[in-house]
Amino acid sequence: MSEREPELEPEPELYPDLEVHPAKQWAVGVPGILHSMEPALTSMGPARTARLALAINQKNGFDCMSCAWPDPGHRNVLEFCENGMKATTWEATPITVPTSFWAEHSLTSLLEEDEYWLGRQGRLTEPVYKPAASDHYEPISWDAAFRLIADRLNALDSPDRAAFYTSGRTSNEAAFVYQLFVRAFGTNNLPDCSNMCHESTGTALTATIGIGKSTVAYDDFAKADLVIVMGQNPGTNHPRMLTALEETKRNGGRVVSVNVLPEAGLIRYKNPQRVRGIVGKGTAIADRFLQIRSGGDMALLQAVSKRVLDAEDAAPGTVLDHAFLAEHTVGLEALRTHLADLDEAAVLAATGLASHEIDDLAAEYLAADRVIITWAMGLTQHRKAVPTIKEIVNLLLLRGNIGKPGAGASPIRGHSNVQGDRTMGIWERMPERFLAALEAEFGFAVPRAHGADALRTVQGLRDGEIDVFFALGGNFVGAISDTAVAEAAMRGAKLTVQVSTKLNRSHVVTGEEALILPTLGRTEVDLQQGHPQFVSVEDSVCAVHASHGAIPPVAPGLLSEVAIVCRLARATLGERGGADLPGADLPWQDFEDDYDVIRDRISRVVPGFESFNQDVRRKDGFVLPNGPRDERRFDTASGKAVLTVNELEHLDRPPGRLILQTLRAHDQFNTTIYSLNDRYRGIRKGRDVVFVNPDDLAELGLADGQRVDVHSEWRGEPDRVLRNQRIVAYPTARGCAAAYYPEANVLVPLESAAEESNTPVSKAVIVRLVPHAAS
Ligand SMILES: Nc1nc2c(c(=O)[nH]1)N[C@H]1C(S)=C(S)[C@@H](COP(=O)(O)OP(=O)(O)OC[C@H]3O[C@@H](n4cnc5c(=O)[nH]c(N)nc54)[C@H](O)[C@@H]3O)O[C@H]1N2
Ligand SMILES: Nc1nc2c(c(=O)[nH]1)N[C@H]1C(S)=C(S)[C@@H](COP(=O)(O)OP(=O)(O)OC[C@H]3O[C@@H](n4cnc5c(=O)[nH]c(N)nc54)[C@H](O)[C@@H]3O)O[C@H]1N2
Ligand code: SF4
Ligand SMILES: [Mo]
Repeated sequence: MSEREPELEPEPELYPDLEVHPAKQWAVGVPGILHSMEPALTSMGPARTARLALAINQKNGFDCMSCAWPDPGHRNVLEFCENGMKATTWEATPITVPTSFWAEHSLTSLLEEDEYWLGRQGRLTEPVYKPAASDHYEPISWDAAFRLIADRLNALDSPDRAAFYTSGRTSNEAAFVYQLFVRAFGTNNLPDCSNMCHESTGTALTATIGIGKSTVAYDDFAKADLVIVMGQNPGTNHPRMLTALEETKRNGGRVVSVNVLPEAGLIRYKNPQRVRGIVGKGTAIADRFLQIRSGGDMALLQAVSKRVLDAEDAAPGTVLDHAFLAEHTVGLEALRTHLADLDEAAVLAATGLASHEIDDLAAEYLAADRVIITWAMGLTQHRKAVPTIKEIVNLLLLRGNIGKPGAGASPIRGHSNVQGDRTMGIWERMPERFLAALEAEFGFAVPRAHGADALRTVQGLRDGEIDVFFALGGNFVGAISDTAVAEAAMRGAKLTVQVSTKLNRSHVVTGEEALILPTLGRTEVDLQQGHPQFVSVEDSVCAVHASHGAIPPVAPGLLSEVAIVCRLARATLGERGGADLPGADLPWQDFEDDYDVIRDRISRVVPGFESFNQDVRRKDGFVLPNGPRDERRFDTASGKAVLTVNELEHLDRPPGRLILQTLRAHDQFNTTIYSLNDRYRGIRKGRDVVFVNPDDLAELGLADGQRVDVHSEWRGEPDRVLRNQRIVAYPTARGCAAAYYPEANVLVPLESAAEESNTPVSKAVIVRLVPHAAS
């Protein structure tokens, strides 16, 4: 940008073979499924591939471990998508990390490798330990590993000096025993991936409708007149959602996409399960596309609600659902007064849309009797995410679009069991109701002080307040914002422990001592005392079902997550809670031996699970009760749904700067990189790209193909820099750039968090692009 940019040394290109092709206009179809089978067939062979393909999302099979999109009531034979198959192959690969690996690779050398390389080393098969002052992990027995962790935990001055992270692949059963152990140990420090994901959703929905979950059932998509998809890229991240949207359309409904980018799947979809999808042109999914500016959604939603209220004023008694509003909501008058003064000029500036585009969306909304609004990270990872989601609720409530068929608020979750983990108590601030029930059932004093969430855990590690970091899955330092700060913080820990299936960055950025505990994946048969066990998960529409392993474990001696937690609990607390917890009833061995015992205890603590062991054995599992969805019951202070007043604030882009979002490529699952391609966006063999609108390039004096350093600016702190990226001219909204997560996490400042939910602001980083000094 300016002549006075500091000179940085040139840096080599990370992916010299990078290719940029035109972006695709449609998603899935035959190339998708073929593409998905290719790596499986080469690494696993046809027999193993077939066994897995026939078990994904089937009764007596395993739940796809990729995203949290629900299964339809009626299941087809091949009930999965391209990305489900990629996730399955990635986990079920027969390639393993050999024992010699640990002597051959120092941590220093592993720090040079990227996530793609680390993941390709294969499945972890034996526990390994890195002693203090050593640069190598070395094999350790399970017993010695548990004793070591227990010693370190029990030596802490306070249980709050440990933090216990969870990623959303963990099953209900493992999550329940894990939080039980952590609370019996004495802390609520239970940060999870949800803190970085749908925390804003939970915060907004709990405040307005009394439950932090979706109010729609799977079948509602087929019944909707209108589905508005906001800040979400289903073609890549929830591929089978396109099948549900196709259903909406076949029944005469309409679909609107509100997004910063024109995402391929929403334009046209070829369903591989229909002949028409294989040979035909496929279905055009989005009838309308509003290309919004980053962070403009709150303004858009307010503007649509205002148009709805204006329509009511023009024809009183005919537009709003008066009966519903009177019986079930509070706050209408305040909202009406507030929106009467809405500044249309501010709305247009915030959204980058024309007035008539907003009029058209309002007209769609008014023409529909049943409306669903879905959303994902494009809404939750902004500073104003919570009020934005509250505005979704406002708009839906005005016409009674909650608690009737074909209508509702539908956050689409990320990890396959992230929602279930929360239901099971993985949260640093579970409500009193849950904690009291836990206390009554297990007979020990459950701590009540709120624990640390994900960002506070990094701050705690950085500030010397947390010494032990334990992770049940995930890749915390890869996933959390501000990579350099997070990694330095993690190195300050005394002990870090990762329970994982495969290597990732969090294994190589360690505390003084470190352990890796390898675990079974969901594809694998889990035998305890000679009996196969199953686990359960909850999807985005609150349906709970069983998941049974389909293939033998990749190596002998792997423990399930449940077994790891139970053995650690026994080593740390002693059987039944030990001397420190007199009267406690914590039968860890029984839990480990038979997961039905865990489910029995869950059924006495968690509402909706009363006959868990019976219900979960039914073909399609069971759907949890949901007050707003089932009976328009709102568990808020007033007992009614709350229309809220939110001050409009729009993100100002300083001159010469862009607002950068960090997002997922098609061939990745969060920090797991399956390949270096992003097929729909035309990117091949590389990830070091930054997408910029051609008009912005012209204005900034930059060009497609040019190499730049991306500088992130935050409150006068020294710039955070992502080096040597290739500019890709791309039809993103004006002023809005995009780059891939997790690499771009170096740019997201740790202190940049959503109000109330404390979620990292991963979708709005103020950046400037500086030409990269050529070498
Ligand atoms: N294959 C695959 N599947 C996945 C994942 C994966 O990594 N790979 N991750 C899983 C997880 S954990 C999650 S949380 C989900 C994530 O699913 P998504 O939320 O779809 O994931 P992102 O790639 O972050 O995409 C964000 C979308 O929001 C848009 N967007 C960004 N900013 C704004 C904005 O201000 N307003 C609007 N209206 N749109 C905006 C972006 O252009 C993009 O389309 O996917 C899950 N499924
Ligand atoms: N900049 C930026 N940052 C983001 C986001 C963003 O959009 N932009 N998105 C955020 C979101 S939505 C999320 S959910 C987080 C994700 O954060 P995490 O959930 O922490 O990260 P993942 O990459 O999903 O974790 C992958 C690792 O999990 C382990 N694993 C896989 N399967 C299993 C299993 O069955 N058991 C166990 N124990 N381990 C397993 C493997 O070792 C693998 O390397 O990242 C967040 N970070
Ligand atoms: S939509 Fe999600 S859960 Fe379903 S098969 Fe695809 S990746 Fe798996
Ligand atoms: Mo997520």
